[in-house]
Amino acid sequence: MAGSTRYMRYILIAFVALVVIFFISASSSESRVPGADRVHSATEMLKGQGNSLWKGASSSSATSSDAGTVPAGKDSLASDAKSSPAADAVKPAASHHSSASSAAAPHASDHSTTSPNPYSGSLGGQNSLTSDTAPGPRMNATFVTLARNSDVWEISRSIRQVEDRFNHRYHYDWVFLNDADFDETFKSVTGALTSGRTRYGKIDKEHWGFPEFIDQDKAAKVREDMHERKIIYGDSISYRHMCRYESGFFFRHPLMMEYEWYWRVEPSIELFCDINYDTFQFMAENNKKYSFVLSLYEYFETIPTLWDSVKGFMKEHPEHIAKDNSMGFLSDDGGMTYNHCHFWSNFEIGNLDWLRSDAYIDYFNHLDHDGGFFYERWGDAPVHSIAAALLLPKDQIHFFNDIAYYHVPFTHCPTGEKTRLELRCHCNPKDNFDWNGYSCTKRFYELNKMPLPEGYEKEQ
Ligand SMILES: Nc1nc2c(ncn2[C@@H]2O[C@H](COP(=O)(O)OP(=O)(O)OP(=O)(O)O)[C@@H](O)[C@H]2O)c(=O)[nH]1
Ligand SMILES: [Mg+2]
Repeated sequence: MAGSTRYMRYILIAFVALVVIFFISASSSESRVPGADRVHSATEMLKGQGNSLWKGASSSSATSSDAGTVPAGKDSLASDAKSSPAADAVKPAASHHSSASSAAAPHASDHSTTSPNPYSGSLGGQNSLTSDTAPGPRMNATFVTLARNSDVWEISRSIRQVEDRFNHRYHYDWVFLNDADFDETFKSVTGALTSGRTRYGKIDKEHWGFPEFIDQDKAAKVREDMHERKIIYGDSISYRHMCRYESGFFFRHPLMMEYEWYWRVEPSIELFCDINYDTFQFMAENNKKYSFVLSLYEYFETIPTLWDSVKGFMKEHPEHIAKDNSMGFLSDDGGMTYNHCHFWSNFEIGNLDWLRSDAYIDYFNHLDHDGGFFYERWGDAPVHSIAAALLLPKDQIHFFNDIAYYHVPFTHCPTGEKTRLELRCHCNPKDNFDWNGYSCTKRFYELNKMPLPEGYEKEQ
């Protein structure tokens, strides 16, 4: 009996072993067990299979150097632009645009091996970007963005929106400026997203650093103090260089010298409505030099002596102050004190010749020598705004109600449902900042005797 019990036990062990082997082999072969992948969470799948997944993908999608190739249509876009009077002054396209159209074909066929999503730039010689190009000449204008290499994905979001809502019909150039060299990823990603030429400029050290008249110890103490008082960017040196550069130098960069008009775009902005006309042409035809979409009160701690400096400038250069200026936007007591209202300069469409005028340069130099970019933390927004309000007649400043815009944390969503529907806007009117008590836009309307837009009361 003992022998047959042992025999039975061996059979049982062998059976259990067979069952275990069967299950192990079944679970390791997903092809034999449909849906086996469902036992993994997405995260597990990425961890476990990530390497092979991403390796496979890279052979069929753009690597950074692939993406740097020129969509075929870009060359034709550049020549489109050349036919406009505006572009006569513009040099040939930046190198990475002009060199790589030959790489477009393999690129397109790579796409077709996975799914029928054609490469926008080269399908049968038809560039989808050019299909709805607006007729007529172009202005001598460019987008301009100051950015670091690390901003590439945030600026990509902005570019995509600007292209979708406006520039896919106009193909204006885009100038990128940086205090360091732009890397290949930045150039290839931004180049692939834009429908016009992209150009990449490095900022001169003289324009991005402490001028010799600044007392470094004094500036360092200010940063320490602002850090303790928790003032945003209060301890940052680079933020100060950025504000000074945007205030006094971007429009003098050699690349920018070729243009008359600019549209400033920052990372992570949004545009919510279609823009179906040439905004640069609008500015020119209506004799506008500066424009805004959002206005608000500046944080006092960053500019305690800015107005003293402005008053010093007005005394020194009364000849630069426009007769019909917008002092009423800046001051509630005829210029004695500053009420801190300013146009939010992360969005601007403006005239570069105005910024390069003696009036603006004298203004900037005066402020710069008073040292507040480093001894305080003067922002380019109040600096530009005060200049526009004092140096320009008030009818040369334009409020673009129709350009719906977001930069963290504020939104401009056009007032009036009709406008929003006609322009296919996707902003929530409840987010509109214009009629909020912290906005200065109502003041701008009143100063310019503009009727408030219909329905504004309901959107307060
Ligand atoms: N090259 C370069 N660009 C910078 C630097 N600091 C800021 N910028 C750019 O300057 C612009 C303004 O900087 P932001 O950091 O957006 O400043 P901000 O709008 O006041 O602050 P946020 O609310 O953080 O957006 C952006 O286009 C930035 O990409 C820098 O050190 N180097
Ligand atoms: Mg910003």
